[in-house]
Amino acid sequence: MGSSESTDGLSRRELLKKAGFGGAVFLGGSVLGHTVQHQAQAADAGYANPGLVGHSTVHEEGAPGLYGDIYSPPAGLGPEALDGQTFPERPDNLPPGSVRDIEIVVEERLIEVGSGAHVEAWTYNGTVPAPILRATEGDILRIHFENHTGNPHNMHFHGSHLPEHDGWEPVPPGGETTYEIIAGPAGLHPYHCHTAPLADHIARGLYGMLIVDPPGRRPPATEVALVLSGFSDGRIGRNGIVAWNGVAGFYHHHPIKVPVGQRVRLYLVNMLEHEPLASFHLHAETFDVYPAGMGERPSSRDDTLVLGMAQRAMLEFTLPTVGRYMFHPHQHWLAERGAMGWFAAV
Ligand SMILES: [Cu+2]
Repeated sequence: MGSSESTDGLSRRELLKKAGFGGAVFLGGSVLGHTVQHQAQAADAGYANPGLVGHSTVHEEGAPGLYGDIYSPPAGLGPEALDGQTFPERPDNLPPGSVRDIEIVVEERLIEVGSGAHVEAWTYNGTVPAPILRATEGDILRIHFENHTGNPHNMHFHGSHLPEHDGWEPVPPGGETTYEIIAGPAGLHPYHCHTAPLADHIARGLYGMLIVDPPGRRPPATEVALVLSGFSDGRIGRNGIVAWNGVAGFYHHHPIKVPVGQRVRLYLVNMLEHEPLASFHLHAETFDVYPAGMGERPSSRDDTLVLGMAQRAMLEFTLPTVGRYMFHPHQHWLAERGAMGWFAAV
């Protein structure tokens, strides 16, 4: 269960229930004729999506002019649909140095990354981003890797490990291998496919995050994970759709509920291909920055953090009053393609 379970005696489920002012109020219902109007706006702005599989609408709900509404999340996804990606499992009680066996299968999946926007994705274990991996510094990660696709792939970790387990060598279709790395240093490390052409393999969905906890654990907090990524709109080298945790517009429609007045720890990773820089901007509050989640003291305090490709940070902040706190990349062409979101302090 997520570490939010223990905060102030409130379980996350209770928080969700308590948060009666979720996405519905802000969305304000539908506006007649809006879909067509908004599609026209999107087309004018160059947002047409010629290459998407089965793409039918640009936008189906919400009101024109609201932020982040070029893409809505798929209608079938409820507010808790991304909880597994949003709230990392809390650290388990295995002693430091334990062996952790992890099965990773590369599969091709048709996934819906926005309302009506389907992408032929390449996935680790079926999701984009891949499942969050978590270990304690010094643990031995034994990753059993199978490639069930018709293309070569592999799995490369950031952080430190032996070079022969660096994961850059292609694993052919139908092939398998085992990577063994000692988790570390304590911090936040992305993993991703490292098969050429890399940009394609990453943009198609092969990435995730590894959280490495220090042996003494971190102080209690509500922990949240966000991976920024993009999906092609059919043009090579372009992101027509930009998403946190793989679903465009999700956190705009379904704010991330956190307890007011208590520490929030955000694990933030930028896996957005084809963009030289992305960023994370929090409205109405500032955060402590731990680059790559490393170090015992923050490097700075800020409200905007610029991240290059595969850069990441652990951010800590407290939202002092009940309300909605917007977040988004401060590259607004990214934000408006699906990467607007909200924290709801409740
Ligand atoms: Cu690959």
